[in-house]
Amino acid sequence: MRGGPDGWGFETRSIHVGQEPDEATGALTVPIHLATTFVQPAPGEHRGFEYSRSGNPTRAALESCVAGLEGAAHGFAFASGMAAEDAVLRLLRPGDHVVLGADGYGGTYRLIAAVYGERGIDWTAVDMTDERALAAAVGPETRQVWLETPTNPLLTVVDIAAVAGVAHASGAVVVADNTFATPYLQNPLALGADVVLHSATKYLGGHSDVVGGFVAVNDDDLAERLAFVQNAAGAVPAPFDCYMLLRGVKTLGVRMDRHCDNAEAVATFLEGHPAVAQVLYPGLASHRGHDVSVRQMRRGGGMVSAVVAGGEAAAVAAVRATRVFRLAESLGAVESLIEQPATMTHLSVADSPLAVDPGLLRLSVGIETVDDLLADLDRALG
Ligand code: P1T
Repeated sequence: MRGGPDGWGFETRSIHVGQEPDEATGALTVPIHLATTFVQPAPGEHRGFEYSRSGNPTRAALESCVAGLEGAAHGFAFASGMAAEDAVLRLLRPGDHVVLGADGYGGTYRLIAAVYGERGIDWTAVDMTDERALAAAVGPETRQVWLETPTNPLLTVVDIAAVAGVAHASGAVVVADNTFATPYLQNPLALGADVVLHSATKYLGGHSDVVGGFVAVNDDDLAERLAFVQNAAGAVPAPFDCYMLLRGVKTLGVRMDRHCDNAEAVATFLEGHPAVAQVLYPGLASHRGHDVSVRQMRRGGGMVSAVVAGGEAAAVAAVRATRVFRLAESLGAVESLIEQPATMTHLSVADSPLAVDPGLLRLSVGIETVDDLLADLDRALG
């Protein structure tokens, strides 16, 4: 192999960074280190690991690898995407203020508003594409500005550099949820974000068989504070889950290419379908955020949302009728999924600024044969 991790392409980094053959045995793949504790030759002397909550070799491999994919100096793996979000929010103190997008994953809103809001953290939800509204919402107490792009479930494209400009002018940290785009399509830290966050349950794992979360940063001080929280609060993933995520990440690039191919075909098909009123896909020229997406994303991603012409009843009928697209929450895996966010993933925000249209469908376009996906949707939409 020529060069080193700094010069390697994405796929080489995803397969090799943090994954040197095991020194003791030559094992090619990273061993699942189940040990909870590590022997010390003398008190306080250890070879990098002492107790598995504080640090574990399988987790360390995953942390190096995903940090490398995000172009980050530091990476932290968590037991779920929400645990990763919680770790970042634990950096706040009562009286601090958070600005979050008025379009985003319902669980993020619930954590900020219902858990931290009840414990002295103030928050404001704004349209992150409206720079004036954002500037008006950011005040002297604002410590974190949270964005998702593309958003869940409306696939709104948020200009990361523009948000960073506003947030940094007030000294706030920008937290970017990169779950939908993945590091293959978008690198928020390079665009001005300070913290990049993932539900690793989705594309990073990629096979609907592991729940996990990830946080990556460049700033050493932020990294030190996150390492403290990760160890102090202890929401760490099991070694087996870290192995599963490492295994998933190895094929992230090839999977994302096929997700994008299939999603482009699905979005184009839906745009021409009479039962569909509106298609939301960043890769379509008709999308409001298309120009920004071309600047900050490599392709449009694997998620497609659509508003059906017949409202809620038509949306429910469609999600019940598909066969290849399975009716289920979650996203980002090889299997295609379809859901109705208003009664499923976004039920927790029904009476909030994040409420969504009951006629909205969200499709996580998998990597099956594209003709089977199009035929399935055509039949289900009637
Ligand atoms: O489910 P978990 O791994 O805890 O991740 C939470 C999370 C964080 N950020 C985004 C953008 C997400 O979409 C999610 C989880 N979302 C779903 C389960 C869903 O179906 O939308």
